[in-house]
Amino acid sequence: MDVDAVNKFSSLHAKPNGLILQYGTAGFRTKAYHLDHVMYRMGLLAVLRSKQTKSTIGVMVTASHNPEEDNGVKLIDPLGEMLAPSWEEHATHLANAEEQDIQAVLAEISHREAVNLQQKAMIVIGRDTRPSSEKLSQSVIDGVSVLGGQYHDYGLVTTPQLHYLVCCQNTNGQYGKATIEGYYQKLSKAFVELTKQTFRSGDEYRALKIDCASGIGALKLKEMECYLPRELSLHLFNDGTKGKLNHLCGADFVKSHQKPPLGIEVKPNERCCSFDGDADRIIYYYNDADGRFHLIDGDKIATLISSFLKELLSEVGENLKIGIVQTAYANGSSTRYLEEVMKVPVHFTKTGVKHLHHKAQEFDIGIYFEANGHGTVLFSKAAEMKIRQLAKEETDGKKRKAAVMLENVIDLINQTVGDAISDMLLIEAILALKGLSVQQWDAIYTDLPNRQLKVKVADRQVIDTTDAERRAVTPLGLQEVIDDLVKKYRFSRAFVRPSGTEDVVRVYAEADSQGRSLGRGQGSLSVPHICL
Ligand code: G16
Repeated sequence: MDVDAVNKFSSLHAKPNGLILQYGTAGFRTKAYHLDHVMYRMGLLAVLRSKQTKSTIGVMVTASHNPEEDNGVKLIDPLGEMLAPSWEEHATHLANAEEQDIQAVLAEISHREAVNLQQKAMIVIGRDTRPSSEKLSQSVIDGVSVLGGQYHDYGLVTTPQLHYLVCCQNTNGQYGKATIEGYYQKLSKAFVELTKQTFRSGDEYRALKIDCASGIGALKLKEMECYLPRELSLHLFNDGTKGKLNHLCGADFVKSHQKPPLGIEVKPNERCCSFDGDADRIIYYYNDADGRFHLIDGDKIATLISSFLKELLSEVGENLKIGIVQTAYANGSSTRYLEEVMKVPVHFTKTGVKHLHHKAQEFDIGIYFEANGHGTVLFSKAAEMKIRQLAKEETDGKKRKAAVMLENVIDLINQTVGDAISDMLLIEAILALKGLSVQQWDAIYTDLPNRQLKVKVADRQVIDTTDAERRAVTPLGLQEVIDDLVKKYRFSRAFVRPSGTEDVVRVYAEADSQGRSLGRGQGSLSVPHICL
């Protein structure tokens, strides 16, 4: 380690006095002007992680669904998954160290994690379209370079594309070609194969309106369009040519406000979807003939994909174990439908794809989606091998056809993380193959009316939760107040939890009618009278 160089660069990326940040639900997130030192230090940390794992590590500069003024950074582990929890602790420690202690913290992490400092390091970097992202990714590069790491800056990419690229690098191309073209080719080939029975030239166009949240998704969809069949007609809105990132648009806005985004005209019964700022989430919706808005969230996406996969598996005749993973935000109707009608086991984890992903790895086929539209499908190595073998060798034509379809699903879905582009293509393929309209998809079950609020408090960390964040442990008395309110309403449920990406507390409530989920009538579910 070149001590002088580390000292010099650390002072060029000084930490604001007294600022304490934590590696949260999806990395560090706060106002962009507070993040220069964090980016530099995550460049340093990525080098240590790369040396320790002898693999390429990813650093993505993005604050995803947060407002444009925010920014953030997440580190991507060797197989494209989120950073290991023990390294999240190192990240927090390093980000908050005083300048004069940086060397010591780096030495301590190296010692604890048995990092061989002689090992080479390779870091791949990506960024979203925020005005602050380019400069901040330069700070990451400073951190990487000062520790002698090599890097490849992919520039503007979606978060899931960087996850894909990391996985490709570390599997020597087995997962796919480690280029953006490789990503387009892999996904589009699988999509074309999967839908070739359905999309025939001369077919009616399948139109989809996409709100790109004024973010990176638009750029990448434009690049990808030439790889996709022309029968799939994508109409992009909020494409970043004007408008602020995530402002009154994007998946998070649509989900939490339960209304269409600005900048897109939703005509009756038209199928529409919204990406978020870094294109790792997707939400569908439509307006019915009476102008009523219908939201099709991550829970309904999980249901559509699960029933499709379950059907294919029964055709293939393989007894592969499917598991579904949800969080506290999952609508009660979705959980009931999955468990009672589809008879698939549902498991709950804390919010954050890193938790869901981990749980989903326990199954042959693990399907995880947060209600906010963030999710994917994981196939175990054994399940994948079995399916690929059947697709090649099965003699029964019907079974082989189902296995080939499953194989194409494996290639179409980005198994490293939730990916709006890949999820959108899988959903479009399933709807086309099943001949389902957006209304028929929506009608699978009826959501319990629900509301989500953000509440600003002095210190959100005073709230501690348990039971996959469904119950508050502190402050004392809070859970009792919630319980008292909830028991007055049918099918009702409510919880509070501190956000890991914004400085707010999130409040969620659902009940058998909209008035009740809002807590009208007897008492209020919105903000219990507890001092936070
Ligand atoms: C991130 C995480 C998601 C999480 C969301 C909100 O999404 O990746 O898993 O649901 O933040 O988290 P919280 O409620 O803790 O603020 P994104 O799309 O912003 O990266």
